[in-house]
Amino acid sequence: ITDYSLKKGMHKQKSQLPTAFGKPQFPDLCNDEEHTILIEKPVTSGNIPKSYPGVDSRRDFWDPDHVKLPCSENNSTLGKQKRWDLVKEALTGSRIGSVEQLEAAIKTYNADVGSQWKFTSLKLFFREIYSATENKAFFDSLLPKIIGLALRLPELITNGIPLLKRDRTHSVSLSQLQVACLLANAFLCTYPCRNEVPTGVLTFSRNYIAPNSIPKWFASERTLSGLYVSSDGNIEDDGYGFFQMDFADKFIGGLITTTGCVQEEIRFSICPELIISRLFTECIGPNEAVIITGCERFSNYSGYGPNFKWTGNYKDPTPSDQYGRRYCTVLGLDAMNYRWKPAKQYTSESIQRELNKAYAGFSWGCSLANQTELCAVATGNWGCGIFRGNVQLKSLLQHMSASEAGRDLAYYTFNNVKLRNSMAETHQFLVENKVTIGNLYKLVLEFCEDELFKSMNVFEFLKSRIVTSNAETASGSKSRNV
Ligand code: AR6
Repeated sequence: ITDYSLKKGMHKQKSQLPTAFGKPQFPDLCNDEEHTILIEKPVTSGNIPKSYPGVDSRRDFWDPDHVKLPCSENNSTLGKQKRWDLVKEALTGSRIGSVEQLEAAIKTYNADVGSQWKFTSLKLFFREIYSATENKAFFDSLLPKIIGLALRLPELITNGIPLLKRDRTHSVSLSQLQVACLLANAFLCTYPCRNEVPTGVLTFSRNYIAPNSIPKWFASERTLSGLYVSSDGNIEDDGYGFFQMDFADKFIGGLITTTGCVQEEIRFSICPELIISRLFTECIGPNEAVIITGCERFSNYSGYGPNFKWTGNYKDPTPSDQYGRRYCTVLGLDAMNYRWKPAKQYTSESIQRELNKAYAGFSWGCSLANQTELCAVATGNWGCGIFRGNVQLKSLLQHMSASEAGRDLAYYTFNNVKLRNSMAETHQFLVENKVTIGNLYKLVLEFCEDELFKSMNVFEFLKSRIVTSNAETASGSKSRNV
């Protein structure tokens, strides 16, 4: 058995959890002061969305609130030469047939910084990983397509891309083609060479929870929502139709463009459109989350960390909404990093911080709750790998936040059978005892303040504390109320 089924309690089969499919996704594609839409509406299914505004009304922004695009009129060299002209000339002037020529071309329009760039990994890739045939195919066929796509920038991005700045909720919606073009311009793109052109739309959002909207955890009367927990499977393969957690860094994407290869970097590798969030997302604050709706998965993989390996193309079957956004919502939430000080996670500040952080993601789209059942969150050992959090405590905090936001949890323990069993048992126990989120919060603080984490885990504590308290209540003796 890989998933844990219990007859009683709120433990659920995966098929019982609500998905997002067919329901309104948040935010709606309406231009308002919290949403910038770079495509024309209405979007008709199967057609590539047109850029908005039309190319003749193109808007050029060069200010601290927008992405500075390479094709801007304001982007010029010290000698007042337009950089975009240099880019076009360097990339199309003569054929680029080797990595050295590609390097030279890139350096012509990056004269000021280019001398520091070594392109070590790229060179290694062409010399040692790509065969001679693959090298030839890249320079003959793929690179010209990447260049062609990149040079369509002024025609495809006709409005300013707002920066998703700190302490502000804002969303930006782009077509898949626009995202691909931006990636091509960043020279990060290894966009699969496919005949069909992606026609979808993505929305990148930043959600800020103002201090007065943060839940009063100690007063919450809610009880735990439904739980599905499995030691088998993972977020991206098995979280189909749910909100899917990205175990993020405060700089979204973490080490994706350098050396990282854990949950976030792997997710960004197989869904490379996510990478473009780095272009316009400032460092994520404590009460904030980054939410990306509509991304496509392009790759399969095996392994993890140093054993991670690309294993082929992935044909993404996820259906789309009326705007062409896939029903795939990725929640970028950065846990606290306890790598250097694990005991710090047992302070009331840390408990609150993690609850609020998770809530900033899980509450996204809660305003749809009246119209529709909110989809579950697919998650796992958030903050418990590189960031060294405690799995029992962190899974409980995630579930408390999800419950407060009105969402069930689909939890993948990443092969940890013991955790799966203890989560399912604790959940059932807490539900049977009708423990509210407010009470759980107070008990977790007690666990931390009394330093009980030194001798037991939070699940063991909750069980013994509640059993004792029940016994005391039954015998009429005085107790600290639960
Ligand atoms: N599905 C479910 N669970 C998973 C998956 C998956 N696909 N992949 C890993 N796990 P980690 P963190 C489990 O270390 O501690 C990055 O560089 C597995 O048990 O990626 O929050 C970011 O950019 C793993 O040990 O997350 C941040 O800088 C655990 O989830 C930093 O790491 C945690 O995965 C975040 O570290």
